[in-house]
Amino acid sequence: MTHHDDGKPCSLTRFLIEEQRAGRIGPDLRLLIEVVARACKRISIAVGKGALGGVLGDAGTAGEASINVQGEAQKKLDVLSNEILLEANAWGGHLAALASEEMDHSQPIPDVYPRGNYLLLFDPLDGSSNIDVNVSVGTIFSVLRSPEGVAQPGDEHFLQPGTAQVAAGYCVYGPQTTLVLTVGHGTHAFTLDREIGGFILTTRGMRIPGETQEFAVNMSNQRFWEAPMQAYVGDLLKGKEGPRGKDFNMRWIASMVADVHRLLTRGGIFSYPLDSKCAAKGGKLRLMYEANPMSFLVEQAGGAASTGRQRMLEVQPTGLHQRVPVFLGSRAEVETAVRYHHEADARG
Ligand code: P6P
Repeated sequence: MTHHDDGKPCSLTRFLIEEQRAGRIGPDLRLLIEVVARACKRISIAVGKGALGGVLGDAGTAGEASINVQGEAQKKLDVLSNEILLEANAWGGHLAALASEEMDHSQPIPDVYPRGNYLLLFDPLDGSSNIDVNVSVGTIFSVLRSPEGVAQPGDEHFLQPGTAQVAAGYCVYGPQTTLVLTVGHGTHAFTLDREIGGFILTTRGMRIPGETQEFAVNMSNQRFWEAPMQAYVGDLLKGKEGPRGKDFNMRWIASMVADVHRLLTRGGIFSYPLDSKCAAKGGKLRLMYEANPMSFLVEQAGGAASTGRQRMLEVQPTGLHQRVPVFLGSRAEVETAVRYHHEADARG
């Protein structure tokens, strides 16, 4: 438990008030984060009910799956989580528009409500293929400023590089429900106290160890990877007899939120590289509401994040649902993986 100097537990509300008092966030951004956190509590309750809540399985009518813009079958909880976030953010006056993995296009805040100066992007329930088998899933969100003088922002106004984010976070629905947040001054973890229904600061200033012996990748794609990825992972697997001189462990939960939470907690490298199956789409994971928020959190915790060839946060987006290859986690290990790509490219 992280206590303030007065020895009392620090709630998310108090943390945000103190960030505002320190001039690091304004009142509207504080409200935005509180609203998203409250929506995550509702999602956590729905996820936790599982079969008892009638929310498992695929969305859509009998025999007719509901397919989202990603071409993926939506789970009932994908749709419900999206609706919870839309409803929670509609009326507060802190947002100009929002965008979701589950929606083809961004949505301006309805005219009946006041509009604010922020854009919110989210993956309402990432890892949803794990829901029906009771494995951790999560919500990922990213906050950008709405461009000056734009009354009704459209998709094109969201296409800002990751360095433009003013806040980012995720909420992992696992044995604990934990919100991990950055507003550009460190990465901090808040655990949901279900008895009071509030998030309590449990780690101020998460730090990712620079070195690691743990990697996260879906090995079943190995034969489809580019040569530098084959070489990089091949050397990891050679262990201490190989060029890396140490043995590595592997984890793959197939929920980015859970895999990233692990590496934020104990170090590691997470990768979803290009492979010949997804190369035409640019990769598997989405830039705007998966890679960018996670990269912001990881960098603020002392880690690194790259496409394998470019710092993730400097990628200039070209599409709301753009996909990218992802390497993020322990700084020295990410730099090593990037070096394999640079050296392969240099050889041509
Ligand atoms: P695969 C979940 O669908 C997701 O978007 C990420 O959360 C996760 O890291 C990845 O895809 C898993 O992909 O191909 O291993 O199922």
